[in-house]
Amino acid sequence: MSKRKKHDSETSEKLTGIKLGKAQEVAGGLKAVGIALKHVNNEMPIAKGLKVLNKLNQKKGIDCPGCAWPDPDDERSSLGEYCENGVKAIAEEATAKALYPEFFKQNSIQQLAVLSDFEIGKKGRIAQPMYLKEGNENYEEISWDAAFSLIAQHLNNLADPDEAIFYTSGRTSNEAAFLYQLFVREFGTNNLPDCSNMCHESSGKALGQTLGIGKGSVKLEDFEKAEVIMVMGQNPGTNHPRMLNALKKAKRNGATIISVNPVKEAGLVSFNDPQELKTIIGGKTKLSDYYLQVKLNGDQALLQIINHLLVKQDALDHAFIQNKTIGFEQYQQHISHIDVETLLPICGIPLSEIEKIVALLAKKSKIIVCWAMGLTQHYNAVDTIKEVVNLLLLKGSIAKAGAGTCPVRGHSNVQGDRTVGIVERPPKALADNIRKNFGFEVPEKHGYDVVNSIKAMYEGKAKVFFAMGGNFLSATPDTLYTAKALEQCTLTVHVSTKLNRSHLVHGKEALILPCLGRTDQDVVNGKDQFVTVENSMGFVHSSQGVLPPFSDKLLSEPAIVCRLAKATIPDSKVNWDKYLESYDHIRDEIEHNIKGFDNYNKRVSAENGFYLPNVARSGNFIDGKAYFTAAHCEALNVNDEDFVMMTLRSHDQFNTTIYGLDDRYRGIYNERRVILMNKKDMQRLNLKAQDKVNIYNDHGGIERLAPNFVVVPYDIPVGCVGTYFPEANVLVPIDATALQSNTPTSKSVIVRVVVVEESE
Ligand SMILES: Nc1nc2c(c(=O)[nH]1)N[C@H]1C(S)=C(S)[C@@H](COP(=O)(O)OP(=O)(O)OC[C@H]3O[C@@H](n4cnc5c(=O)[nH]c(N)nc54)[C@H](O)[C@@H]3O)O[C@H]1N2
Ligand SMILES: Nc1nc2c(c(=O)[nH]1)N[C@H]1C(S)=C(S)[C@@H](COP(=O)(O)OP(=O)(O)OC[C@H]3O[C@@H](n4cnc5c(=O)[nH]c(N)nc54)[C@H](O)[C@@H]3O)O[C@H]1N2
Ligand code: SF4
Ligand SMILES: [Mo]
Repeated sequence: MSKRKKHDSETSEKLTGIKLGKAQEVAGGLKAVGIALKHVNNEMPIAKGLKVLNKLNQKKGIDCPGCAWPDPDDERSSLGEYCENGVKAIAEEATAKALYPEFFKQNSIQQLAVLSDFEIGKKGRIAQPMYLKEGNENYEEISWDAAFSLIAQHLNNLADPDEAIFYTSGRTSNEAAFLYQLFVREFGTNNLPDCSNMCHESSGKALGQTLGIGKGSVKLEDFEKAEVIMVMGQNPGTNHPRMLNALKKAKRNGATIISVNPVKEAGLVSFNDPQELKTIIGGKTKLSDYYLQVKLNGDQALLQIINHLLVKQDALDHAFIQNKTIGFEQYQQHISHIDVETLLPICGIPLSEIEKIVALLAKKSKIIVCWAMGLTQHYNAVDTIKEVVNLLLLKGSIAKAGAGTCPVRGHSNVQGDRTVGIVERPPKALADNIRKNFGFEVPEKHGYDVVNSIKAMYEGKAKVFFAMGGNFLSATPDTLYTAKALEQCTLTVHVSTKLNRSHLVHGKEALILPCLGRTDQDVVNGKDQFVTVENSMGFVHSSQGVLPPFSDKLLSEPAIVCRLAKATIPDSKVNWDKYLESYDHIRDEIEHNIKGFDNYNKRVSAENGFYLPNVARSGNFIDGKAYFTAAHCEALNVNDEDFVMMTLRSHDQFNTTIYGLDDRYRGIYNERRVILMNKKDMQRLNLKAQDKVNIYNDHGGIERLAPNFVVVPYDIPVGCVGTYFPEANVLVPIDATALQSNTPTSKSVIVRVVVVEESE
């Protein structure tokens, strides 16, 4: 068996001193407020923090750079329309700490690489463009002009435009993203991987094929009208905290909430709204009426059993099925004949429990299903999500008030980036419009997604890597493989706000281009600019920063794209100077090239914003019909001694940005290198709480090692374990991906757990 060789950065694998408390059942409360303000206080003067918070998620204000959960359409709370983690996101971005050239002179790449992600992130905002010369150990300052000509030179020296890769993370605005894909396509490639490839790609695939649109169908107001809300594979208390307000309202209106999750997540059990007076006296709302602690990757089996029983009981909306769907007969045949007995151990939920859920669903038709990474990051993710669609179609629970699909998006503008063209398979309508409006051909060949980009760099087929935001090295699977892939490049470039590990594992030459963040004021020609974003429910609205930029050497993302395009394509068909004058001009182009943005400038400048058209919401689907799909469900192939591991988020992080070392709701403090394990499994392996273990994955005959993890006894199904992302990404195999979506299977990594002897 070959081994993935360790990278230098692995000295960042030190332990920080775990303290264990009790896992909590209630999310929110006044403690959340106190902790949030402490984060602000640690990073900046409190007056500066309040200036941002007063505008956060208010109409015409700053869109929270955290998750993509929507703001209410009507009135916004004057107490603050944000959550603890929104405040942490602001504190992280608007920090008063900044990195000037002296910092990079004093700290070599080697010295920075031994720090943990937490320590690297806390260093501060990057204040000027930085360049790493081939063979050098330290980044040094470079002018913007020199940086753009260097990139242009590298790009134009490539034998083929397909040797360049242009990644996008999901914080980039509609304006920057539209210009970016326009530049990349005029340059001649569709190599536009994005964080979505690792995130909701499986949802996009499943929903696109069955309902005609790869986005969710519900609006926030539907939560108030729903009779049943299922929350599957999602931890809203940490990752979409204001969703708990929506669940609370739903509950008070009589909805029943069913959570499907291997672990009991605090927010799903109960919520204590920090904005309600009764919080002060300790009032909480119980949220989940049913909590199914499914085995990892057991959702497809669970949904199939539910749908089997609904069909058997004929608890179906026949009129809807008849008028609005295709494929029911075949599906009915298939689902009637599944073998419930083989599926039960896959999901791990007793039949009696499932029957209670079916009895409830049988009587209801206003059903919303919400989901996130617990469904999308598995081998069979697309089929699982299609089974969610089957359930909703059987019940006629779509395109009606109080019912529908709710894939809860992660990054604050990941959905908008896709809408305006960040996708490696160019939509035909966009290619046609670009030809018509700009006079160049979009290449037909599909580009690389994230996993294929990494492979292409590893194999030397791609040589220049450019990232618009994100932390590619830490976010992607198989960290050591990806590190090697990036190191093979002739040039790696990152447009970033803050320092991260991707700046330290680099190509022969490397650049860091510092940009304005959401909170920063963006003034062009003396006029304040705003950008626009799309939330998880397809609503487009503005976001305008308020803080004067801390350095005069930052550029906005749209300006970076325009200047890069001008340097790279001297005879460009696009008038980039026009967009540098006013972002209104960029929105005009989006309106002319992407469907649904009519009167964009006018509508987004009006008080609020607008919803994009949505065929799943209107019931138009695919030429008027939605599709049932039948799929076979199989158990994962796992040896008795091995475990299925999920890599998940703690309460103190935003993806690879680590806010702190605590995971308060899970009762884990001051340590991130933890493995959550059932007590029975601990007994089997003769492990005690806080023992140290090494975790291995052997996929494809390659040994991958994540050393030095601390065992935490946890209420998790037998045979399943949990670790945090990105510490455990080293174990996620590059070629273990979901069928159809090619999303890394970060929630079902097969691992071996080996105790570390004290003498080691
Ligand atoms: N504070 C904060 N907010 C965030 C983020 C962040 O890192 N921090 N990240 C943002 C991004 S990009 C995203 S995509 C979202 C992610 O939001 P989530 O998807 O909520 O994030 P994860 O931590 O990956 O949690 C997955 C949840 O699914 C459960 N789970 C894992 N495997 C399975 C399974 O097989 N079946 C079921 N039913 N459940 C399973 C886990 O126990 C966990 O509760 O959050 C966004 N918001
Ligand atoms: N094992 C495992 N791996 C996963 C996941 C998992 O659950 N498990 N989740 C996956 C998911 S859902 C996602 S979305 C990806 C996330 O992957 P990415 O989006 O690539 O990662 P982030 O950690 O969100 O990126 C953080 C960096 O973005 C930069 N940044 C922040 N704000 C801005 C800005 O306004 N502009 C610019 N230009 N840069 C900015 C900062 O420098 C910061 O260091 O990770 C994926 N990886
Ligand atoms: S729920 Fe998400 S978008 Fe809303 S304030 Fe919290 S982190 Fe920000
Ligand atoms: Mo995500």
